[in-house]
Amino acid sequence: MRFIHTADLHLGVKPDAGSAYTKGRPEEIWESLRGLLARCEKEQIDLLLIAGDLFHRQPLLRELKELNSMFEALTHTKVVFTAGNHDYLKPNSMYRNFRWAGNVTPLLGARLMKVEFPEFGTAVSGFSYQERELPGGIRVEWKCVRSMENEILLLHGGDERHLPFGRAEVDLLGYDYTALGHIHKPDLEMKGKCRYSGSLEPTDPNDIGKHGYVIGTIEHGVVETEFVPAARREYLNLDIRVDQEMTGRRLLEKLRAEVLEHGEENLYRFTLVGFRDPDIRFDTGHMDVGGGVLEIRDLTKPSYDFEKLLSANRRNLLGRFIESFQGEEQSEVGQMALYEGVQAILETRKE
Ligand SMILES: [Mn+2]
Repeated sequence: MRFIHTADLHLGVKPDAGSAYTKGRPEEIWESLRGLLARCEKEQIDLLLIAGDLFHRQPLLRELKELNSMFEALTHTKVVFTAGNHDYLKPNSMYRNFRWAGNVTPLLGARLMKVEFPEFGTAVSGFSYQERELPGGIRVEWKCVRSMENEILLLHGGDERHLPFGRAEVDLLGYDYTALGHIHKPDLEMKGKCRYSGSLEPTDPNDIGKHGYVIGTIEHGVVETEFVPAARREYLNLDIRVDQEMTGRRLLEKLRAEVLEHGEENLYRFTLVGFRDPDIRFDTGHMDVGGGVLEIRDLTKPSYDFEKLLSANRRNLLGRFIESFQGEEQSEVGQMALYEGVQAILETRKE
């Protein structure tokens, strides 16, 4: 039996809303899902498992119709999904009365439900969030009651307010594989008998690193899975080291080169670190790097020659200020105070 495990698609999310660059993101996430379904169809994958948060918020009826029509087009794959903390079953949720195609089984109850696929020798269990949060931990009533050769559980959560659990506890439930959802960062290695697929696409600038889905096989209760990178874009946080030779023009060239190297489709947060020429200021607000640059943070320090400044200013405020920092190992805050202070004093002099 071959399956694909995904979670946290967050359809309908508008990451970095307002930025012209990411206007197409909501549609891109649907595109990514289409790509996943195309693979299911092409390779005649038996089961598609979606472990919660298909939608970022309550799904609209037209979205469910669209989604259902996409699932329905699969000629072989059976789809099983649960609702997570984002698309939880509100009393008026469109999930409640929706009629799904024959190959789609939503497990929308608050209590554990199970669907059996005798043709694949596999059963899938799961439940859905009825509220935004789910306190408490793993419950005994979720223990595996074996009825098929392969037993799979869909489980959404794993942080403090959404079903806090440890992986060992999940393994103890006795399933052959638990498809985890909620944590957007994928497990690149399988840990125990459970795995987070991570979100199909990064949906927030904090979702850094690779994203995609998990593909696996399960035979006689023995599972093998592998992570497949599939996201169209990646958020990258990069530190850029500058030195005294760095000017605004060179910095712009460097940032452009970084974007070319790591991919123009990706979204960047740059942090400038190191010591710059004290006379140079980087006008990061007006750098047209191209591509998706979300932020350029300037943490560089002017490379003052404190010895020289001190000997030339022994008798004035600047000298006394530098002196007060000497003699002991400086903390990071102390260092900052020294640089900022020297800069401030030097600047008032220029006026
Ligand atoms: Mn979630």
